[in-house]
Amino acid sequence: MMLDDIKDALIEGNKEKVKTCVRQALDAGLAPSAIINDGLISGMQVIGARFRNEEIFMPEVLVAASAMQAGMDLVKPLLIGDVEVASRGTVLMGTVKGDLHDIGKNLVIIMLQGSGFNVIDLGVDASAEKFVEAVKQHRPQVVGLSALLTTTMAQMKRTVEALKQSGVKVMIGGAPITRKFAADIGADGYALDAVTAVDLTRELLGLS
Ligand code: B12
Repeated sequence: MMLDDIKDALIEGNKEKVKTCVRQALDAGLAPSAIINDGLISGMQVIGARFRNEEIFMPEVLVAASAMQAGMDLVKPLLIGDVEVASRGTVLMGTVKGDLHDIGKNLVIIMLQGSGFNVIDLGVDASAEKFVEAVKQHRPQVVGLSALLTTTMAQMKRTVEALKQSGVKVMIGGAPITRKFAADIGADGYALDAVTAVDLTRELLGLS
């Protein structure tokens, strides 16, 4: 099956094969969201599990991440559509200070853009001060913070506190994050993945 081919190519870290398989799946009319969720993301989950079990190491993870990005680059334009016309609000997204993981954040961004939100990307390693400045400048309705390291979760707390006065809604996510942690640090919401992040954004904005 085509989605399994994408997944396997990603696990192999074969960038060219990922691109070929993604193109084939698109030509066959498969939904971009299925290609992302059941092809690229499920492949990355296998990589994550193998890394945890020490079956593979950082270099292999990086190769897979780069193959994933190449696949995403092909699917992304198709998800986005006419963002300008559809814009439902602005979301500011970033990975917190000290943390360089951005694959998950980028997926959330793509899904938000695909759902008609305007997104400003602060990138990785973004300090609380940087978030506060960007909120002043861009006036988003929602801010999304991403963290993949247990050691950078404390930065989320700092950032949520720094943003308190601005009145903006803050949602958080990333592998180590839980609903309880979000409640404990006073964030307005938590979502497990990029798909539910879009639902959460709608909810925070009082849409649908
Ligand atoms: C890829 C990866 C890397 C890549 C990152 C490449 C990149 N450009 O992002 C590289 C090789 C650079 C890397 C580096 C490191 N990593 Co790393 N990495 C991973 C790995 C294997 C996968 C992460 C990933 O991309 N997952 C796929 C995405 C799609 O999932 P996700 O990020 O969880 O995002 C989803 C949700 O969480 C959610 N989400 C994410 N953000 C947000 C935000 C909001 C607002 C919302 C609502 C939702 C949301 O939606 C996303 C899509 O569904 C994980 C293992 C794992 N299983 O998580 C380790 C892992 C996160 N890394 C780890 C470590 C230790 C490191 C290093 C410290 C290693 C080292 N010794 O150098 C460095 C740290 C560098 C730094 N300062 O950040 C540990 C963290 C341990 C811990 N408990 O803190 C993990 C868990 C691996 C492990 N088991 O040891 N890493």
